[in-house]
Amino acid sequence: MASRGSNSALSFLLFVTFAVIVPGFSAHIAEFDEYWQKRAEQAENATLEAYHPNPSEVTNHLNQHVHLALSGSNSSRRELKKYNGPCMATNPIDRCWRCDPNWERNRKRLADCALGFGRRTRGGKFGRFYVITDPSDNDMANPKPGTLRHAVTRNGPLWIIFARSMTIRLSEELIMTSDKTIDGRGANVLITGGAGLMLQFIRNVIIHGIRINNIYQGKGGMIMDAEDHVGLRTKSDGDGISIFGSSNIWIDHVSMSRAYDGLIDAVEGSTAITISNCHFTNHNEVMLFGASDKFIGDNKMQITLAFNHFGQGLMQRMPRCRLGFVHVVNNDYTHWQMYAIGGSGHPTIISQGNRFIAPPVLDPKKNATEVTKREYAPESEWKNWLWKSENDLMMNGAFFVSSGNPRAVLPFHTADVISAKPGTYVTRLTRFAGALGCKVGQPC
Ligand SMILES: *[C@@H]1O[C@H](CO)[C@@H](O)[C@H](O)[C@H]1NC(C)=O
Ligand SMILES: *[C@@H]1O[C@H](CO)[C@@H](O)[C@H](O)[C@H]1NC(C)=O
Ligand SMILES: CC(=O)N[C@H]1CO[C@H](CO)[C@@H](O)[C@@H]1O
Repeated sequence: MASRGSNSALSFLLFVTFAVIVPGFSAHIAEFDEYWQKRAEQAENATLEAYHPNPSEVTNHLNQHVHLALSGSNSSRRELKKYNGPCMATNPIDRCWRCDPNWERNRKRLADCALGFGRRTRGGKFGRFYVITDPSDNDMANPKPGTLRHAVTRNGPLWIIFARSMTIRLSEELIMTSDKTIDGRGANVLITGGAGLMLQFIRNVIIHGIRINNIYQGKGGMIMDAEDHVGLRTKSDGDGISIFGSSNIWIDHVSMSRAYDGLIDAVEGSTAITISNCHFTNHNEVMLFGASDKFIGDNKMQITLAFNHFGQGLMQRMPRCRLGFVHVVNNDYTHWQMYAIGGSGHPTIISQGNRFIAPPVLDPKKNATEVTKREYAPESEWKNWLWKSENDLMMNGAFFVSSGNPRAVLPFHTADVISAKPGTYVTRLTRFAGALGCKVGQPC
């Protein structure tokens, strides 16, 4: 989130009128009409439903799957060469679908593969297929059939696939509706050079197997936001993917770099989110989870980050968290320049089995070996935030500053407590992060 209240007195007035429902700041909806009021209320109800009162049960569930999927060696080096061998699914999410040579005929199998807090996400599983044939994006208020904007604004569930490889430049933010899957498998789909994806007051969305880079702010204007509704929008933030007041979201095998604002932001009471198998490169502020320390709706925010590779050219915020519960498990952090994981407003951060490789200290004044960073709170306050590191692999002097009382807050109980794999397994678990080059008739 960048710009807040950037424009006129009119938008300020509008802001005040819907601040009751959206207390944080502008939602970029210029006319918060009956349609959006209802959509916001439904989304809030969905958030309450999706929120898990005992998050450690969910983290255990994921850990157990990691344990089952892994066998064999560990190596602490990333493979530089492209892998050409037989299909190898190295983590439990991939194992669920990847090595099926008939994946094309069984595309919807993917809908049952999410783990972590977003594990109930089914996307467009119960809908028909919609094939994108036209990469253009010229008519915001009345998009052409066959375009991505037409597909994502249809009412009801849809499984969206692509007829061929294509580059899509979004003229304005792509305002999605609930119960959609965007499935880029089998084509090389690149969203670049324009605005990004907006998931606002919706639920149940899968985004899989695409690349998103070089994203800019949209100017705003009249934009279709549902099959039967066109609304006036203010300027967008310029995030790659913006999750705003939405729940049950799964982002998997997406490659992302360079956006005007964040690569992925999740704000305003968004919850039940899993971000997995993604590859992030070349960006400053990678992920923001929660935009205001005062927005208590974000107490319900529950997000899993698993098997992602935070790679070259990244600076900070992987993620930066507020208030919610973030499970960071078996990710590979090979590059950061300021810090990897940070936050304010007492978020709970459980870091398990990640690998953190600190940047070299070229200048002692720019020593960024600390993985963590706390903001806007003295130690007397943050010492009570639960930030915990378990079995993380620390390299090049990386260190994680823990806080809080782990025993008091994490009620891991009974015999099903299985730890995440140690950080030494991470290169294997994240080896195929990012969009895959799936071919029809062959395992991915
Ligand atoms: C949200 O939940 C409340 C309480 O259960 C209910 O009265 C209301 O109708 C729901 N709103 C929508 C839009 O579903
Ligand atoms: C960087 O900072 C850490 C923590 O203060 C310290 O232990 C480490 O020696 C420093 N590294 C260098 C190269 O100065
Ligand atoms: C099971 C196994 O092979 N563990 C090894 C993983 O890598 C570390 C560091 O290279 C070794 O110390 C472990 O023995």
